[in-house]
Amino acid sequence: MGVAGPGRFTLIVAIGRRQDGHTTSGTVGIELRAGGVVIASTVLEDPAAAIAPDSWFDLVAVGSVGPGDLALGAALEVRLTMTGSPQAQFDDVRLRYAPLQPLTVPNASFENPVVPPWTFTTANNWQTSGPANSGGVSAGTIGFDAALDGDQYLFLNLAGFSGVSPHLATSVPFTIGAVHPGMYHLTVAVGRRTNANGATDGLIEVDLVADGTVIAHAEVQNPRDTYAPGTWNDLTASGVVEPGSPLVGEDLTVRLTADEDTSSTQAQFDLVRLRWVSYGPAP
Ligand SMILES: [Ca+2]
Repeated sequence: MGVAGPGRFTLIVAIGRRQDGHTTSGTVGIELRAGGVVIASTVLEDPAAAIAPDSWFDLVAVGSVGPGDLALGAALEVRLTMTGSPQAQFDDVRLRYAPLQPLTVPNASFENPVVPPWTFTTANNWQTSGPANSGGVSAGTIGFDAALDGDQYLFLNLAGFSGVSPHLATSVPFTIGAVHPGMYHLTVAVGRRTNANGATDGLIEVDLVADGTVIAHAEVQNPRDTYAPGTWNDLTASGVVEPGSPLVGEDLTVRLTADEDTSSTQAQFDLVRLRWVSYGPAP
């Protein structure tokens, strides 16, 4: 069956009810797994009552695999289960896969505008909440061997370092697009400068927001001590917008937040990746 890629999986199995009464009144279950992780599962109670005699019923389980999930890259496995007696009947196992699709985040790698080292300016397509020049693009060689991607990253200075705490960077409104029903995965690289006072010991948060509501959230506490000096570390936030949600059609916004705990610090971000897969009714 192959391995689990990032995206949505739909497992469909026909469940039978015999005409002669030999179908369990317990439960039947279907499950998709990879790497010991359950990706999708569902159970049908009492098929001897739920299904008409001498017929079949499609049982559907939907789930998804996102960046960083333990299931990613592991071999897919389908399990069919039953409880009770005397027998359960299964047929026509179908597995469908819809891959995650990238959504464009303008200036996602903070490469514009181009700045010489030790020159700072606001990143195109992003807004920051601090005073002038306390947040924006920086040459990748400051505090690192290089940016994670390209030549520049985004920095946010905190209160003890001529900035504010919390300090926010948000995508400019109406630059990413509207919310569609589905599962969203937002991945951002969080930096940890080589010098200890260049990395915050406070909180870093990554959010996907629409109309003031958080769709997906991830955070790391104390990157100064959590991450190795001079490294970039992916943080992924995942969330689902259900069909019919009032958020559908609202403006998608990426929000990066840095806070300070005890001392003069800065936060760094690079390579914002936003991916989406439809999570509506099973096809
Ligand atoms: Ca970059």
